Amino acid sequence: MADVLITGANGEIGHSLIQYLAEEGRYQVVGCDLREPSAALSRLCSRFYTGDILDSDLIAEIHANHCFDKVFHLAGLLSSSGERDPYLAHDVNVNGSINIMKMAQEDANRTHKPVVFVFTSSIAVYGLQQAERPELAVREHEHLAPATMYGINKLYIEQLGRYFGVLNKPMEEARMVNLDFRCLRFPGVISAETVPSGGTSDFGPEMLHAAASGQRYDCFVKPETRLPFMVMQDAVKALLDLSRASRDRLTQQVYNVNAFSVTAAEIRDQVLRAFPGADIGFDPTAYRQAIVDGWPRDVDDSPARNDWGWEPDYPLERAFDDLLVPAVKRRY
Ligand code: AKB
Repeated sequence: MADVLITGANGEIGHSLIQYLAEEGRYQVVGCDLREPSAALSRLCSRFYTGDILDSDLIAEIHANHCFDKVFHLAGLLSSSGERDPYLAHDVNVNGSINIMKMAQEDANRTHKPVVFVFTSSIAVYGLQQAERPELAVREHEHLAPATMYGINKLYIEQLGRYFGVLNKPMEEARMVNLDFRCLRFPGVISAETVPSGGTSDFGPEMLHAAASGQRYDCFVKPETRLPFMVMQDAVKALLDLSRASRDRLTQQVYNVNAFSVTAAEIRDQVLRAFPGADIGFDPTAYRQAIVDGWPRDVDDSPARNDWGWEPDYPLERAFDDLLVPAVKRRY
C-alpha cells in the first residue's frame, strides 16, 4: 500500500480528509501536525508525527521512515492569525512548505516518479480594491495582488509549485527532480464537525456553531460582505478528485473551486431558518473587514469543471438543509 502524507492533519480539512482516506483503505495514511492527535485521529493514521514542519530533525525522521507518492500539504497559519504574527506566518507558510516540497522531491528522486503534491491555496491570493471588486467571478490569473501575509505566502508557494512542477518541461532535466504539483484555491469552508480558528472566513461556520449551541454571536464583518464558500464535504471531494485526475487532462496547476457565493447576512438568514431564536448581531472588526474587502465576491472555477469534472454536491440551501443543520443539531 502506498504512503500518503497529510500535513496539518489535525486541522479542519486534515481531519475530514484523513477520515475519507482511512475509510477507503487504499493508502497508509501518515499524519503530521504541531498538535497531538485525538485518539480517533491516531487510530485512522498508520503513523502520526507530532511536531513542527520547520523542525529539520522531524522532517529527516519522516523522510527516513517513508517514501510518499502523494502529499496533501495543508499545514499553515490562516489569514487572521497571519496578520497577528506575520513573521511566524511567513516562516511556517513559506519555509515549512519548502521543507515539505523538498522532502517530496527527494522521494520523487528515489522512485524516479513524480510525487503528486496537492497544495491548499486560497482566495486570499487575490487582492482587489473595493471599487474594482467585480461582480463577475474572478479567474485564476486576475487580480493577483494579495494584501495579507497569508495571501502572499500562498501565492509564492503556488509559484514554487509551478517552478518545481512537471509542467515546467525545460527545467526538468537540469533539476532532475519534479513534483506533480496540483493546487486548489479554496473559498471559505464550512464544517458541521469542527469550528475553525485563525481564518477570516470563519464568521460563516462560527455563526452556525454559535446558534446551534445557544450562544450569542457578533459577526466580525458587515452583513453585505459577500464571499465564495463551500462545505467541508465538497472541499474534501475537490482534493481527492484533483489528486486523482489524470495528469494529461490538467491544463494548469492552480485551480479555483467554489460552491456558492453568499453574503454574511444570507448566512445569518440560513442559520435563522434553522434556529429561529438565534441571537446574531454584526460588530465588524476593522482589520478583518479590510481582509475580506480585498477578496473576490465570486471565483470562476470553469477550468476545474472542464479539466477534471469539478462539481460541488452542495449549493447553498442544500448545504444548510441536508448537511450542516442536521449535523450541528446532532452535535449540540
Ligand atoms: C481564511 O479565512 O484564512 C481561510 C481562507 C479563505 O483561506 N479560510
